[in-house]
Amino acid sequence: MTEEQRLEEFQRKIDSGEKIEPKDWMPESYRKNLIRMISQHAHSEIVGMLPEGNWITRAPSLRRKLILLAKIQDEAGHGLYLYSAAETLGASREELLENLHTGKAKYSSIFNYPTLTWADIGAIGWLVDGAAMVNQVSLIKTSYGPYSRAMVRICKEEAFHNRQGYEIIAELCNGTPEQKQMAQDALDRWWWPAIQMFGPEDTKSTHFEESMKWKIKAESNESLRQKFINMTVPQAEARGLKIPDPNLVFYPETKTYTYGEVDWNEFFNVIQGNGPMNKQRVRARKKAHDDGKWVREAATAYAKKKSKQSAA
Ligand code: BYC
Repeated sequence: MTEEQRLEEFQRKIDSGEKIEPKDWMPESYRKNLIRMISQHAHSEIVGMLPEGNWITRAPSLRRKLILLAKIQDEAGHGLYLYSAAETLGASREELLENLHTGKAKYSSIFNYPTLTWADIGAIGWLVDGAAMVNQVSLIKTSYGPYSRAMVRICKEEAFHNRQGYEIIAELCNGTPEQKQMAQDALDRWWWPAIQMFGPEDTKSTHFEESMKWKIKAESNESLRQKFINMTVPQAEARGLKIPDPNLVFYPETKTYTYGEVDWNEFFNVIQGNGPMNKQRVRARKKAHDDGKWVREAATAYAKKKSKQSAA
């Protein structure tokens, strides 16, 4: 087959909804775009453990501590599935992590904000995992088989994360006026960063065209953002919380909210490494990686010994 015929066959597979598997032929830019997106997703999962990890010792009850621990472990698991999915495309885990630690690779903008109170842990579960779930349910339809299959399990766990976050917020809203104010304050600080998580407007999304053509993404940034807003505003209202956007208007015919202008300058500043917590997050991640060196070395030595024994 010529290169052109291969490309046509590839596009036919994508258009007919077949999944692309690791050993299938694929255009180099499909491979590169996927490695970029899957590894950024993996990085987001493990960096996302940091702001929540800070609250394990301060969780207000044993039940909350257990739930938070389980959630954070889930995030590590998500990172593992995703790094493994990226490895099926020929990327090496060492190189991917090196890119994260040197600032060459991005991770989700949302994790560059501080967690100031316990209500922020509720807001992360409710808003951040909620946004992640809207995005990832759509990614189940991605054309790359290993990524799509990882999304199925991740989405099930995200649904639990989302509910536990909303439960924290609901409980604070049923508490004292000070507790309700804590929930409102967390919503005020996390709302716009959560809206920005979906990425820039479609006209400014550099990967939009290619990712849609090859069904790497099943829906555009704008359409997912709108779904999230439509889903989340009624949840806030049900708890007597006010979304910090004076331009929210509900249109009953389309069951859709219009919303105010997003501060894209803030977003681009954060993803360029200048958010309030970028430096601390990368430093903490690098330290965790360095501290875990002996574990990786021991695991590799054990695996080598085992494979020698089974070869003998
Ligand atoms: N943050 O062309 P675009 C979670 C970058 S974590 C940082 O539209 P794309 C959780 C983008 O990379 C959930 N950077 O990009 C974990 C590109 O720059 P490069 C994480 C962003 O890829 C723990 C440039 O802007 N979820 O669940 O088509 C605890 C232009 O953008 C962001 C995923 O990663 C951002 N928010 O679309 C709790 C889902 N947005 O790479 C929860 C998978 C954009 O050219 N990823 N950029 O230098 C995606 O669906 C897509 O990558 C995005 C962006 C929608 C995020």
